[in-house]
Amino acid sequence: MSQPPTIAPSLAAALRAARRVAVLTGAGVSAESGVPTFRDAHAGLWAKYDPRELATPEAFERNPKLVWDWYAARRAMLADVAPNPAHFAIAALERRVPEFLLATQNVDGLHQRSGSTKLVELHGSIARVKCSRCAAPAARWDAPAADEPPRCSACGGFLRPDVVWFYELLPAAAQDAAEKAARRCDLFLVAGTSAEVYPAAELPEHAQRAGARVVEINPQPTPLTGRVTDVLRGPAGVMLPALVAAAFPD
Ligand code: BV8
Ligand code: ZN
Repeated sequence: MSQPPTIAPSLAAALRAARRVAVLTGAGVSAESGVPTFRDAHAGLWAKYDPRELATPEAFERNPKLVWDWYAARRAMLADVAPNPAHFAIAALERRVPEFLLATQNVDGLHQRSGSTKLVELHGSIARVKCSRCAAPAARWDAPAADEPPRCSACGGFLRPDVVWFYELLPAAAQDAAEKAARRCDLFLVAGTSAEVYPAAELPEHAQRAGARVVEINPQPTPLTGRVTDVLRGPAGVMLPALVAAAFPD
């Protein structure tokens, strides 16, 4: 078993002393659970599609069945994966810090499955479905026809995943809570994100401008790297448990 990474004592002390912590996560925290990130071409038949092209209202307009099936495939894949130590470390931190908020870009629900409760889903959830016309949530839906997604029982419109597509507004309550937490925190963790999708990528900047210590956890550099206080260069499933253990050895 390779040595657990060393965490700078000043960083461990800062996390232990923090009264308010905010966290932003991206697809990278689910990578060790076997969930492909956005930039890792989706496995198999979906490899030929750029996720950013499929996750748009235009794509759904153009080919609703293709987009429906893409999300159905992702939903099915999620049934076979489980949260990893990165998710559990964030859930444990929530229980250790007086004021805490997790803002996730992930639609996979793995944070909730690992015990996180103080969180907002900035980009919605793949587990929820709603009508693309009247926005009515659909608790259950029939199997899709060969050439179209299931239809809304209220208005007959096509059903769609309750996620935020590119060029769609984020849920206002989630965005407001995330921005408020970023501006109020003493310490901001940004884990497993390429920090290229807005407005989520602005959150670490809000925290920085408010004087918080900003820590990036990512095996690769990102556009944020040069502007954060601390970099934990490694997989979140290793670095986050080490960070939380260093701050809260008891
Ligand atoms: C909007 C849900 C108003 C669906 C998603 C300002 C400047 C430029 C562009 C814009 C701007 N403001 C708005 C835009 C447009 C756009 C945008 O940001 N475009 C980008 C591409 C430039 N933003 C929007 O459209 C937003 N809406 O602004 O509305 C508006 C309206 C009209 C016109 C203009 C504005 C909505 C954005 C939300 C879109 N929906 N997801 C779904 O999931 O299917 S975004 C989706 O992609 C994810 O949710 C996530 O946000 C993003 C992927 O990023 P990451 O999660 O970071 O994943 P990625 O694969 O990129 O990177 C993985 C990282 O993990 C890497 O760094 C890797 O090194 C690391 N990693 C890998 N393994 C590990 C690891 N890290 C740790 N441990 C490991 N083991
Ligand atoms: Zn409807």
